Amino acid sequence: MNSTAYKAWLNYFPVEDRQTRKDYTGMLSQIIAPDKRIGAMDTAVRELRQGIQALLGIDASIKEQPADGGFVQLAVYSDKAGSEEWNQGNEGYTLRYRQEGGYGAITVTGGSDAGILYGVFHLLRLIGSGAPLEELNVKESPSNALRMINQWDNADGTIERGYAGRSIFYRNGSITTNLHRVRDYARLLASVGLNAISINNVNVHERETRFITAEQLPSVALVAEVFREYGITLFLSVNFAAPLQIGGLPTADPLDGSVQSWWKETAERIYAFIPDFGGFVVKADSEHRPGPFAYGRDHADGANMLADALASHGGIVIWRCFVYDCMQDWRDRKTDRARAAYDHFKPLDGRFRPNVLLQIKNGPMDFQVREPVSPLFGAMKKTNQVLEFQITQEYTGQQRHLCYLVPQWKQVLDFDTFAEGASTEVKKIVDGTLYGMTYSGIAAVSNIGDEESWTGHILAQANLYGYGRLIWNPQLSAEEISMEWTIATFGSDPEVVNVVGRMLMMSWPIYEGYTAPLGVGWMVAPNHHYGPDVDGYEYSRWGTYHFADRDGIGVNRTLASGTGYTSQYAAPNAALYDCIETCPDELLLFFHHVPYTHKLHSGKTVIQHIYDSHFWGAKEAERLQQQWAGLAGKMDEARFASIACRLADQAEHAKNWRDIINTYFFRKSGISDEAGRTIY
Ligand code: GCV
Repeated sequence: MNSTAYKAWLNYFPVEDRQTRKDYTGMLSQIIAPDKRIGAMDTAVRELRQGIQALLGIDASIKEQPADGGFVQLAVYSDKAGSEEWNQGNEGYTLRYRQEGGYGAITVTGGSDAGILYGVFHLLRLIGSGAPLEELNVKESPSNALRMINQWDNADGTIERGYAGRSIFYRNGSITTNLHRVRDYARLLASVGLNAISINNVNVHERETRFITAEQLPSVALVAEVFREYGITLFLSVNFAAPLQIGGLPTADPLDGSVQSWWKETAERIYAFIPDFGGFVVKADSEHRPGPFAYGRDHADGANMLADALASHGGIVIWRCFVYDCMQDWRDRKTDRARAAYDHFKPLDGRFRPNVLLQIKNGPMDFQVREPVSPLFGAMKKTNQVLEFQITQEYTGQQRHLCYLVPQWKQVLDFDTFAEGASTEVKKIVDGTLYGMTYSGIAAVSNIGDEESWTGHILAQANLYGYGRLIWNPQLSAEEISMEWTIATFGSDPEVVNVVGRMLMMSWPIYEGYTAPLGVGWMVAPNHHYGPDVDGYEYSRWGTYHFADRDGIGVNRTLASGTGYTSQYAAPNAALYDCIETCPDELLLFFHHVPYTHKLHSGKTVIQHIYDSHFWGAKEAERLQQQWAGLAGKMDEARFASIACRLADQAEHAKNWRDIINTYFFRKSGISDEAGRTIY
């Protein structure tokens, strides 16, 4: 696989400008690195050499000492005693330029081998964008310690919520022996600074339950080895009922001595095969997965038991908070799924071991196109936390529609929880600084499969790239990231950079425009979640309702007359959402049930907003298609055509969304569109 789609943002197009190429060549024809190299340091040298070869067409020589001429030197910073340079944490790096013996020299100094690898990818990105290196003075370190990817891949080769083919990890029920593609994936991840991966679905089925056995661990260890070369630590999702299902025990009760010993032995076995194993990801008592509730125990009992098994090896437990009643009666108006994570976990704050992290989805429901931020952020002050995003576009167009999610994630990270007064944004909670957490970070569900392009929709590569870059540095803007990605992926043609940048930045509002309105969510077809079905989840057991009738729509989550969900937020957010006058338009129907004639802050009625945004969104989807058409001849035909095809499908499907949603609400409300457009 050698196509531009496969190479993604590591295309390294040759530098065209002759003078620039000459200048770069002068500095980059020698790589100075330690002779004996292993792991990420060796990878860094290989990547640098390969990148230079692709960008400049030269074979840089690798030496311990420079000969005459310019050079790039890779070195781990050894003096941690607080000199000018270093207070960067292990994964930080600096890139510096200096003159030596009349030649230009660049040093990549890292706090560790992995830091050097990140520095090398940064340097290659700069070269690829034609940036001048003479004044190079970069100092970087990641904001978040844990920067993780969760694969939802199953041993049978399927991927839960995967939209780009089958798994690259599994073939015919086993871990693949062809690790070539896994290595290329590791490269992509490391190039944007990601450092951890769990390689199997959080829904752990029979086969994956056995990944922790002596029969399977040698194969898992081979995968771990590939990721290790790229500074990425491997985790497994485990089945809480494993002692029962594969351990021959009569119980999985976390307070039972034999269960505790079983997990301890299991941990020892895992570390014998994978000495730097990261730990376990656990979905327990959630959507029918087994957990401690079966034994009258709580989440802290369950998580702590696993944490104790891993502690002496340095491993951690990432315990998911996606816990709610998935057998709800739709007639029951008191139960509110949005409340569930907070209600389950907040009372347990302070009870978790230091090596337990709670993984919290960005919103209280489930990765909808628009949701408020989960009120659990900031509510637990004594518990390590990981924020969970979803890169795979389950509810955002399944990689058939364009939806660049970085702006959405940025809003989440910038959300002020007011947990400790003003300026206590989510990003300060999940990076661990606000409450001085031992472990913290961000995880996201991957969007890749074995399709040539990794992500199906080639523009969806921007989401994987953007995720890594944003969580490394949440100060980056979504625009900056989109530009970086576009240049690395398609080259520096200003028209391509402008058009693609605009398309990406508009794509989330457009998608939101023609799908579910004003934060209400869920108007998708059940199970597969693709395409409009307004009442698809209305009479279901999943706790996902909009309550539309002839008069109005929305969920009353207020304190006085609703489910009281608003009170889970700290002041002033609680009042902001609780009060219909101050609740932001885009979340109105998440928090309030209102008549169709209710006036938004925009001045429009709810019903007119629904019509307008759906007509606007569908039209804009068509415009995306036209904008793309204008880039014909500006890139390789294969990528151009593939993206054009997806955008055409999107434009067509957006009309379907528009007409179904508008017609539904016209028929419910009997209120005509002020603009008199066609509604069926
Ligand atoms: C892995 C949603 C998805 C499920 C997913 C679950 C989770 O409900 O639809 O496919 O299961 O979230 O995050 O555990």
